Amino acid sequence: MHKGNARAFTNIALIKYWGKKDETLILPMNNSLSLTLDAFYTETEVIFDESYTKDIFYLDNQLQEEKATMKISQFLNLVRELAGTSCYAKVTSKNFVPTAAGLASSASGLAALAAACNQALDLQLSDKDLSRLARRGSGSACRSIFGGFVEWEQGNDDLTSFAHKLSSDNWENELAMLFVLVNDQEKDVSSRDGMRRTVETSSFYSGWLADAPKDLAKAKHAIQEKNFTALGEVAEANCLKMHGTTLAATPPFTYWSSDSLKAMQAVRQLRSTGIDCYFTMDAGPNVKVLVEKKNIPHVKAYLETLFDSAQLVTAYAGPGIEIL
Ligand code: 2P0
Repeated sequence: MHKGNARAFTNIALIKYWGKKDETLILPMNNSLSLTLDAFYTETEVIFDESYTKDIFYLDNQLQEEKATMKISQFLNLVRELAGTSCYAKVTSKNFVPTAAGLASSASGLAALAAACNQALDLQLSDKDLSRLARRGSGSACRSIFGGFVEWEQGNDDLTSFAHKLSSDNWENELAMLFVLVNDQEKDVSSRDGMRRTVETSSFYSGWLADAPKDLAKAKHAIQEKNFTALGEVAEANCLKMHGTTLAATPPFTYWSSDSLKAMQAVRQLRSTGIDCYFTMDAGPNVKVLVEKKNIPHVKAYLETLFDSAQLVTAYAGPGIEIL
């Protein structure tokens, strides 16, 4: 029996990953930049045992059906190949996210699984190689290997596409992200399908690709300079460009709900009163507000006039993977 147990934290991109140039290897079309957060994480135990006759996957104490287990099995196949074993595995995962937040994250999930497998089978992968492995499970998972600000270098093959930590003099510890949870429904269009449809059909996608490297350079510069306004402005603009691409896809779609717009408007309203804060959104309607720690009380108080306090969750910068 070979056992591993690991925790990984979710990450939110400030410069988004949106589109793949290789669907099998999960190579992205552009570099992305994220902040790993402490509030949402996944703990995963994996046991490889010769007595098992198939892979089994429990998520939040529930045995998962074939479709969810298949994604895990495909990832385990890569691990088995690396380790030179044919053992099946039992994977037991627990997501620590606010109940029904619609935030179940493939980033923390696949990063935790990769780290647990590394330990179980004594693969002795470096963080870089662990990031490459996690990437094969879910693109954004490669960023959750590391804490703080992280860049995913798109690379051009399996060896050259991985994430690394950005040096920041711990500036991220002065920042926070306020989550406005506006929806607990399963999303209509998964991020995987959404990005594929956009790459294949959206006439706005070329604009996204032209701007992504410029946005990334601005964000990296802002982090170096500890310039919150510059980082917030480019993150918000980059998010809007990503979401703009979906409107020109065939068929068109959007991840926004009326409450998403309400939260975005609230952020703009706060800025008009001199409070520096910026929003970002991913492949769903929840809005994340980037704010300096010192301004959390003010931003929270205003959002509480518009949303239920149970919809607001504060997250701080989080660490990389942890072996349990
Ligand atoms: C991101 N997203 O950079 C972007 C922004 C969603 C919007 O990474 O197909 O679950 O497994 O590689 O990693 C979500 O996409 O997609 C994501 P796959 P993944 O955070």
